[in-house]
Amino acid sequence: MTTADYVEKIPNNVNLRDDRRLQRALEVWQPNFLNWWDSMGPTLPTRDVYLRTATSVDREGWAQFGHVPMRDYRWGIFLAEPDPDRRVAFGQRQGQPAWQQVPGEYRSSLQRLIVIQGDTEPASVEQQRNLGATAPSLYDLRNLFQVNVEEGRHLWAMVYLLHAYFGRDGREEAELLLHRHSGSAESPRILGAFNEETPDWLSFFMFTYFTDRDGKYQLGTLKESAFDPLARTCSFMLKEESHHMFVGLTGVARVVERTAQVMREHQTDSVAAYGVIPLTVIQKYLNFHFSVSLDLFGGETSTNVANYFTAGLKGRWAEERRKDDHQLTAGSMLVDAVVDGEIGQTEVSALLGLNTDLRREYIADCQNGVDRWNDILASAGLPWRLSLPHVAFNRKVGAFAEIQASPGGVKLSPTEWAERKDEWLPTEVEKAHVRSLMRPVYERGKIAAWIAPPRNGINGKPFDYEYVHLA
Ligand code: BYC
Ligand code: FE
Ligand code: FE
Repeated sequence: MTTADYVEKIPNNVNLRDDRRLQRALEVWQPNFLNWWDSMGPTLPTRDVYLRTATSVDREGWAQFGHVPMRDYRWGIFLAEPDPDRRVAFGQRQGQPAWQQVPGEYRSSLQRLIVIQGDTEPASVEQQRNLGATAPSLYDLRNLFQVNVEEGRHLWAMVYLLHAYFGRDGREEAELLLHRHSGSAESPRILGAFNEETPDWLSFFMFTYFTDRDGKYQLGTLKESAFDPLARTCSFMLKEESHHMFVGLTGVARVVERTAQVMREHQTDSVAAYGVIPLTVIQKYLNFHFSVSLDLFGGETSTNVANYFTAGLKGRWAEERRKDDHQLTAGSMLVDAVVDGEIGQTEVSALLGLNTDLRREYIADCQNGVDRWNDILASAGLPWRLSLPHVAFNRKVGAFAEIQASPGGVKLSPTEWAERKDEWLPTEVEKAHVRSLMRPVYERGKIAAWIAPPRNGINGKPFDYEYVHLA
């Protein structure tokens, strides 16, 4: 077990001290990162926050809780323990030893995957930077900041790989990761969803439920990578990621619970006047965040993904548990497509359909949360149910980017879409209403009126614990 080297400026379990050049390069990048955090990170001034910090990857070390000033959070480099006998699990190099270095022929593809992954992490921090000003409770505020510092650490994870394995190009890309900004006109973030706004807490919960979950699935495929340092870093990132999705799952659940209470109390669906978020609006937010997150999977068919798989760069979800040849040179599959102008399916080679394969795993997982939310409605005795929209709804990437469809999967003409889209996506008026509910509650043990309190606190602490000390 390598323990974190806390005496050094950059906590790590990669023996950074033995590689002076790399250490110096990262020490040059570090102040740039802190400048970015100061100028693009959380805007609410705080003294300290009750945070989980990783000091090593073992059972005791990966989740150390304590109050820390956020700027002094120990952003570090932690890779899951190496398996010296690890072998490539799929593709044309299946069975060969995993790579400890980047093969020249895959250098640009791997760099690109790492840059895309790395770009999303700081992007989400930028999107969420103003939410502290309207936190519904100290508990929620703490969770927001936990997610933010960990996304910062995920950026560190990708920057480490760029610096350690991709030479000068890698160092330049690492700088660009701090240079692009979410929503910027001149240098936006790479993927669409990361240039959208996260202006209110319902958006934040939907984002951590649906968009962080894309992170889970993409990291799951990179965890299978033949490039072992990438596999090991993603493996550890996934461990931190589950809390982000927990924040989303329980956040939406608590909004639904509160709305359901008020609906029962007043025997009406029109609850906006009572200071909570109507179910119709929750459904519209869900429609938006789910469809935008589907875009993150790329096209339904993709030669990029076929090449990544064949080369061993990016595997499938749960690759090792799948019972096939892990080559996919022969198989075929049905993918969603526009066929003769209609929404349908078409058969393609299994390799070309890998983005669809991953997206299906993702959608099934998304449905679990929707079921949990619906259980809350059912227990409240309400007939309403939330649902995931059809894959063709509101898409900007892939087969359905050129057409319009309803959440039920009915193809629409551009005029019908323009006339009806306000039934399915949040309108300016609805967004303004949600924003109007966002007033900060910073008193210990208190909570905003539009959301139910959580069942449990963090790390065994009660809900009314002082999770954050404001400045
Ligand atoms: N926006 O061949 P295709 C996370 C481009 S989230 C803009 O179908 P491919 C997190 C594409 O690059 C996880 N452009 O794409 C969550 C390609 O360009 P070229 C992030 C897009 O490569 C919350 C062209 O369109 N990690 O960690 O099969 C908080 C054709 O597309 C988009 C990763 O994504 C888009 N949405 O799949 C914090 C993993 N989609 O080649 C963090 C790394 C596609 O024609 N990335 N394009 O120039 C990948 O594995 C793949 O690049 C993608 C796309 C899955 C993104
Ligand atoms: Fe992340
Ligand atoms: Fe995350």
